[in-house]
Amino acid sequence: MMGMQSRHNGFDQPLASEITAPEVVADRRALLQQMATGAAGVAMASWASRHAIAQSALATEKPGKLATLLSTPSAVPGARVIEKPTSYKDASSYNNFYEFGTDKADPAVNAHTLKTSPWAIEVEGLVKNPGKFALEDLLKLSPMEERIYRLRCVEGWSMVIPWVGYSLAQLIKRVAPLGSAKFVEFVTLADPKTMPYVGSRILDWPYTEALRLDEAMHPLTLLSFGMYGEILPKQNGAPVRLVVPWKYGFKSAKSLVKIRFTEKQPATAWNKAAANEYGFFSNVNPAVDHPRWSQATERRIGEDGLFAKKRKTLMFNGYEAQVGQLYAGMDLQKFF
Ligand SMILES: Nc1nc2c(c(=O)[nH]1)N[C@H]1C(S)=C(S)[C@@H](COP(=O)(O)O)O[C@H]1N2
Ligand SMILES: [Mo]
Repeated sequence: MMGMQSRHNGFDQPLASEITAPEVVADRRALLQQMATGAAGVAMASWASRHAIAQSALATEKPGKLATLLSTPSAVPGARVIEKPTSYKDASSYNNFYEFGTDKADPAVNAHTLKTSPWAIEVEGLVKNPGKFALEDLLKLSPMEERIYRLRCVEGWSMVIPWVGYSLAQLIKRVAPLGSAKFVEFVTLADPKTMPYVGSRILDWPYTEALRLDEAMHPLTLLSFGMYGEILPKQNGAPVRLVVPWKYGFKSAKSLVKIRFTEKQPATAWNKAAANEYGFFSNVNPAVDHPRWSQATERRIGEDGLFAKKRKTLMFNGYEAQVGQLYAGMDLQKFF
């Protein structure tokens, strides 16, 4: 299914390999490979410098280079969208990260207390190779790509963000799930010392999310370390988060610390909080309304002038050609 090149709705771009001469692509790959060893050093230096930047009350300055060195346009079909990216300032100051407050402006003001180094992701459950992956090793696990994805929040707004990372499938292949593994659970940091709202009763902490194994293995599912050619700002889920572009934003868990492979469908934070409002799948679907509001349209952040038109929300957020097959035969009204 992923082999085909889609021109769905005119939103997809030709593959990087189609528009770039093969020898240039090969060159770029070699360059990335060479940099992989040095990359961790650069990354860690940037990490240290971020602490200084985070002192400013509103940390919307770019935290530091990393991705610029590592990123190359994505070769994954559908990973680039032809739409003007949201401004960096909007993408880093209008956030949902409830560990740092429920107001959109809270994370940019409060997330400077998040300590992103040292960091590791623990992989456990039904896999042949469980273990703890240090961030430095995760950065080198696979070449980074730049992917311009829409992110559509269940609340009715959207952004277009150039993320940097690689397919989660790369990590999943490394840990080798057992035949019994059917789901992947994502656990995020819950540190009451550095996250002021952990301990509040808004959600059952830690914030967790989950995907079916085939969804997690889909090449569009991104393990992201950066955006706009920079390492992730804390308010966007540093140092490593998930981005699942065809699902509502809350499936894209921030500041990941654990990935667990299970046989049974895991509980998820928003589903536990309000099961009738937030289903397990949470695929973007203009035909299935949230019980309290329509999901047919969205407001693009940065276009909120008095006369700004709402945009039509697209099935699977515009990624239907790539992911529709995952849900063939399913009743999406029931499995929302
Ligand atoms: N750990 C954690 N991850 C999270 C959230 C959160 O509150 N905590 N909010 C989610 C929601 S509702 C959205 S819309 C996206 C927002 O990502 P962004 O701030 O990078 O745009 O993050 C998701 N990931
Ligand atoms: Mo959201």
